[in-house]
Amino acid sequence: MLPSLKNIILFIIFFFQALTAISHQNHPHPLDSLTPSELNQVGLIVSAHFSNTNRNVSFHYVGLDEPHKSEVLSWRSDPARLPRRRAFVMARIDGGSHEIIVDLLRKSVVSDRLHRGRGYPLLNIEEQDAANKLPASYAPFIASVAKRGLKLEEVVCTSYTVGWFGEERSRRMIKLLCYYMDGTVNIYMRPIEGISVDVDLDRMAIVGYHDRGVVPVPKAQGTDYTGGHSSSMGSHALPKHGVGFTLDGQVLRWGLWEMHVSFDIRAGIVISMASLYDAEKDKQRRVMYRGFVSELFVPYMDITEDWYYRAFFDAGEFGMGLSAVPLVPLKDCPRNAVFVDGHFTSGDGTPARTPNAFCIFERYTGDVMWRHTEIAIPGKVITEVRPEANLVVRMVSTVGNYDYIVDWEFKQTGVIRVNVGLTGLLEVKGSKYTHQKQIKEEVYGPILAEHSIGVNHDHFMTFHLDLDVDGEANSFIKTNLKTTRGARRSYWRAESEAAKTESEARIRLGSEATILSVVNPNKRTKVGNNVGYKLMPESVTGPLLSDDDYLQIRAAFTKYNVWVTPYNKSEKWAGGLFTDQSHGDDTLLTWSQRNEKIENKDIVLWYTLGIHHVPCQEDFPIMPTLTLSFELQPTNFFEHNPRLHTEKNM
Ligand SMILES: *[C@@H]1O[C@H](CO)[C@@H](O)[C@H](O)[C@H]1NC(C)=O
Ligand SMILES: *[C@@H]1O[C@H](CO)[C@@H](O)[C@H](O)[C@H]1NC(C)=O
Ligand SMILES: [Cu+2]
Repeated sequence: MLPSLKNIILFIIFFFQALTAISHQNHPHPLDSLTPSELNQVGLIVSAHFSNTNRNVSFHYVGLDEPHKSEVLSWRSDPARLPRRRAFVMARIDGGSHEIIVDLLRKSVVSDRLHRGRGYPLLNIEEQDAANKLPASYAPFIASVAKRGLKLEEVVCTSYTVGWFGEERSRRMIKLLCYYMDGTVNIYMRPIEGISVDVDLDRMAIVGYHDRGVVPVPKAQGTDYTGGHSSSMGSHALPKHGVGFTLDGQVLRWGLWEMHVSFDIRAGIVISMASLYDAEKDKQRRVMYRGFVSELFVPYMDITEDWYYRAFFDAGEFGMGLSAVPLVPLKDCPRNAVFVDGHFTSGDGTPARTPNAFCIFERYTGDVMWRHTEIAIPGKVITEVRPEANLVVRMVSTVGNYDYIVDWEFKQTGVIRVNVGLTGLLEVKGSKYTHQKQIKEEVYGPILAEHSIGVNHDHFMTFHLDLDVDGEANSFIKTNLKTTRGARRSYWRAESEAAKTESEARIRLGSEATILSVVNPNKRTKVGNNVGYKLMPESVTGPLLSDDDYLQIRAAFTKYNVWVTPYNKSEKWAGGLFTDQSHGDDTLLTWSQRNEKIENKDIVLWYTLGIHHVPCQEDFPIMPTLTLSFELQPTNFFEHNPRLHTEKNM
């Protein structure tokens, strides 16, 4: 790109960012992400509190300790009642995991609890970096590299969580996997197989090492995906449309929609208090109190010694927000996008920043919002068409090899659509085979190139969807479509029932014609229907592992596609608060087993989408984006089409 062109583009971006008033100080919102100065304060307060232990505090999670929903709602009606501002911290101190609450007004630690249960907090970036460097100065590893005839300076290692397979272990362990560059940047296509490196994270030392023998490293040839940029983008004049929305602090307003958007290192994008303006009632009506990615489970299907443990809980172990990467203007997001930074705490307690962590833009889909051509009326043809324009909030989390593009998309018709794009690099296994015909044994996935096996695996993404349709008291309705005999021989009828307890709301999708919705049983439309929102799942994938598989015990939240639980401030993470090396004793399944009443209550809907991924050659050396989606659609929420009177040119 020519420097002058680049400057013009930067200017355009700056221009549109400036257009959007970002006035955090003026209108604090109780759900605002912690600011860099608040993060800094939290680091100092916690470090000072534990200074007598004479040990370093290592920070693994710092985020807003959100006020109780009731406090947020009373602030909404009376903005003078801003709830207390607190931070929630997960830290490692003296070999223990602490849950700490910091009061930012009183500038003190108000509670500190040593976690005595299973599992560990998220890994931080600094400890992964430190661990990844260990093999380069570890004599047995240097010997293994030499034995393979590889150059040590071309080797890079990455950190992998070890999970739990029934063993008793009392240390925070990870495994390192090493890859070979030498002619490519696509390290994931060049694994150095046969070596396993166990690291004790608290001692930051290699405590276990095996070299099971030499396996050919796949070739560099054909693996590079860099270069070949298209230069056509960016050369056009100013965008035709403005940004089309306003961002007041973290409150986003667009069309009928108003919502709060925040950044969390574990969840990534958090959408709160999404509401719609109802012109007929002349008021904002509540739809969703909170929506975010609760967990992303990716188990691999190779059960051999060097691979069996590979199963990742990307939110709970690596952090969807911590893994967020800066978005590239004009490529990751269109030219009318506004970018927002993400702020978080580094391992040592100091604030850090991911620039352009998410972008917000109006998407002109080229599709039709609604239309009709009337030709039955003699002498005239009536055509009414309204084009679709949506609002998108996007983040990309690059968790090691995979890139996940998460879009929260809002439509003018009141629909919330979530798109999850999977792209990036497969995790391939080095192998002696160069052709499919040679393979006579189980290799756990297809051959993609010479010496490269694309190992079979799943992706399951679980969403926390706290719908509050016109208020907190909601019910979960299952509408079964039943084939019925009648005068014409058959027809189908819709039979609705409210789930009374949590067990009645565990649903495996795919086998029956069922419509799932959350309604407010206390609010009706003029003609008498309960106002509601329905879940339109596009993916109905469920786990294929057995219930007694250790992976499945830890990921029990994938057992059903849909669950409903009563709202509980502490129950946010489907795989448990401490997910790394968890034993599955704090999951959505264990909460649901309390089997509480959920009818006409403040409830949370959980939905898991996913795919079973059998890799193919097109996924090599980099995978074209594959998108999974679902929608939440208003159902008798409005009296009629909410965009009936939209101007023709909008
Ligand atoms: C604490 O951190 C400092 C600076 O990073 C380091 O020099 C020191 O060894 C650490 N102390 C402990 C007990 O880990
Ligand atoms: C809320 O969730 C926590 C964590 O699962 C649990 O210990 C607590 O009992 C729950 N509270 C209620 C009222 O169910
Ligand atoms: Cu995949």
